[in-house]
Amino acid sequence: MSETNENIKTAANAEEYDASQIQVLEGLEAVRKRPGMYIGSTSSSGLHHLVYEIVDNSIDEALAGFCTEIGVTIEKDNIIRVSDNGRGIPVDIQEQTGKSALEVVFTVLHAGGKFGGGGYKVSGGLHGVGASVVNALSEWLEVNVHKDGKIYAMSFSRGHITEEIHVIGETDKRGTTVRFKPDGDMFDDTVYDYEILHTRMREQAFLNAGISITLSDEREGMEKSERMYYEGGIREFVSYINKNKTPVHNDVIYLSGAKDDAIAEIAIQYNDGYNENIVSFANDIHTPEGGMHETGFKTALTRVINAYGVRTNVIKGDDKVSGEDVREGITAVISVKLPEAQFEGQTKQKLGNAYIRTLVDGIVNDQLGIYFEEHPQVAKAILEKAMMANRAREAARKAKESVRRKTGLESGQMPDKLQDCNERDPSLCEIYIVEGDSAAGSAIQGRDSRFQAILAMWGKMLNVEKARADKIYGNDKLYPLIVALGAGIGDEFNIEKLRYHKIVIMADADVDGSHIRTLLLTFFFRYMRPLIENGYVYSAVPPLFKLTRGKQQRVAYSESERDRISAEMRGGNPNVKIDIARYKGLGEMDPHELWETTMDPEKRSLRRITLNDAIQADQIFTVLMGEEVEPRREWIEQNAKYVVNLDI
Ligand code: TTJ
Repeated sequence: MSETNENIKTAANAEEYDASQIQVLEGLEAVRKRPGMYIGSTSSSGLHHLVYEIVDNSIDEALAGFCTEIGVTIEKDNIIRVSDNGRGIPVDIQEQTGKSALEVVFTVLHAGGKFGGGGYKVSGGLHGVGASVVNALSEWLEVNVHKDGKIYAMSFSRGHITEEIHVIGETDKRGTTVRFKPDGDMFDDTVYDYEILHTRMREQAFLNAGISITLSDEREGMEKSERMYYEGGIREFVSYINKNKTPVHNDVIYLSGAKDDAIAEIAIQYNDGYNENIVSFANDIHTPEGGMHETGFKTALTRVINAYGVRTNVIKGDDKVSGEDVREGITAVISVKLPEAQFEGQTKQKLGNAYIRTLVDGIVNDQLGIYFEEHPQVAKAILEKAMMANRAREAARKAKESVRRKTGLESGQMPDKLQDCNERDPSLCEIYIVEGDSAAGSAIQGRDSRFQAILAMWGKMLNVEKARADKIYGNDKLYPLIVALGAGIGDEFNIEKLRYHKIVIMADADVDGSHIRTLLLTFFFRYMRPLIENGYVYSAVPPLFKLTRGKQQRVAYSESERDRISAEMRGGNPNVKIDIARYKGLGEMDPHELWETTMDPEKRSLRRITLNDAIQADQIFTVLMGEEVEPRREWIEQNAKYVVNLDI
């Protein structure tokens, strides 16, 4: 039966076919017609967003002070179960709708945990489309409410009621449990990724101190469970981000305040690295595009550090340190909670409420200043780091200037090592960064010069994880790459100036190749992160094996493909001899072979480098490329079993 008929059938059976019924039907119909409007997409991120929408209601209940434990479980068959020990969704009849509050929560758009009770609501943000959207996009959904000694139950299918609210038993517990199965007609893939949920649940536990979230996986062979509970809240979030890094001061600095109906918390700890790592949230929603909370923080941080430097005579005259200087090596988490948060920017992940800038600026200005007076050693360490950054930045500027003069950077003169392509539209252009001159030679001859550029990368590249910015411009391997890509680095990076929209790392499938690939990815992640965020960075996939039978030759890109092709070439005849050779490097292939197997867009495959979680990536690069040896050894020991072809 088509959905439309079902709607009419349901309405016809209802006692009264009233406006609220029409509102419900139209609302859920709209969600199923354009799910992307409500959950962003129907890909993996949309599928996982369903869980967040439900969990946010329990978080709201916890923030209201009535829930201490939240459970999130991936059951067999990728069914999701979320439960909490809160007051339980109200089940009494609402006057304006004549329906139970429970029914309204799951059938009316944008209804849900915002009724009744004071306190903050993380699901109040733009993303808080509420449980009714999850219901509309679920093949089925059932809810149990333990409340006032009874267990109330209701069921739905694709948003339509299949079981009206009814009592199924008695209980001495309280709380709400929701189970749902995402609708396979709506989602490309309905298999949940434990790690994606784990990252978000851990973030929620950090952002809401004292809330316990237990994530479990009950699927065959994937059974696991982890309880996340951080009394220290965002202080522990900063310590988590800084693990495997060397802190410049022991204690995490914690500042907080409130004004009218908004609260702000800031946690700060500097490490001895050179990267700036500020992670901000509004109503628990990550705001990677920053916004008013970050602006207020950055402005006040620079002001307070300079003021302290001048007051202690460390900073003389007008040689102030800049915002960039004071943020070198900083790890900070900013979390604000406010009603009616306005999200702006390209991806609606920038906080727009202007009064929050004043709130955060005031908190940092007053409280960090006091903290520095009470902890002069910490203040001194932070100030010294900023001064060193200032001197290094000055050195970097001079290095850039001298390199500019030497190589005519401004003139747009391309480096000698670049064999450019003829096309000028970046969206059509590819640049292959090739390890080794001989492979680069084959790539230059084998390529399609209309749209493929080649940049030879020779010898060991600088490990930027251990180097300050002034070493980047002066580096003879990175500098040609920066000029060839044309978009600058760090704060000056401008993706609009990028000359190629496919940046392909082509290195040997051996340890050296993996090392140069990892060095390049570290550089892109630290100094050109939007390249990865926009999906412009790829790893070439050269063949691993050449199979020969007489004049017939074929290539294989994996051991399993080698075995399959070898069997095909035998044609079921075990006496046939197939010569199987493993490619030792790209340099072994002649230009035509390299084109056919690795560069021809019609035949090649490329592995796109993606960034699922910037915090995790930051930690991996710190461990793999940073100064500390012990964490690297541990990581390799723990992950060696996964390493087929190590790629970050
Ligand atoms: C709201 O204020 C009045 C008393 O009940 C409060 C409430 O709704 N609490 C509440 C809702 N606790 N948990 C939820 C909830 C939990 C899940 C898993 C899913 C949904 C949609 C709501």
